[in-house]
Amino acid sequence: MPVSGMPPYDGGNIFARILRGEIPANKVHEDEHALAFHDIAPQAPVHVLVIPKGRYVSVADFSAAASPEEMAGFWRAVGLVARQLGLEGQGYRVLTNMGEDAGQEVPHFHVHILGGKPLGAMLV
Ligand code: IU
Repeated sequence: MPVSGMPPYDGGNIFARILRGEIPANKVHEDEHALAFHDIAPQAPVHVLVIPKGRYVSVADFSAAASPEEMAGFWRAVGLVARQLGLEGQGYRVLTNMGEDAGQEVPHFHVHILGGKPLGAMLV
């Protein structure tokens, strides 16, 4: 359930459809709690999205409503995927967009893993 003030979860969003197998994705990892796949419009040599399997609109929703097991499983998957992609040595960036000001496009919580080149110090 979304926390109060959050938009309700829309089960028709594109990542929900990927989770249900209705739309293909270039998957790099899947387990009980998370799915990771290559971003369709990469912004860096490596650009992977990691999404929880639960129905969470954004990081606000996830951080407020996910169980400790879901949170642990999700963040473990983030680290595992970065390691599997060979990013640990040179480093990488993890970010998430929440809501309008951040330009969140897909209303299913996701983090971006970006790497494969020096990314610079600027965050915005
Ligand atoms: P955002 O944080 O919600 O702005 O990021 C959404 C990302 O989802 C963005 O980088 C898109 O390129 C990406 N994406 C995708 O990988 N596959 C899709 O079918 C769609 C968006 I729509």
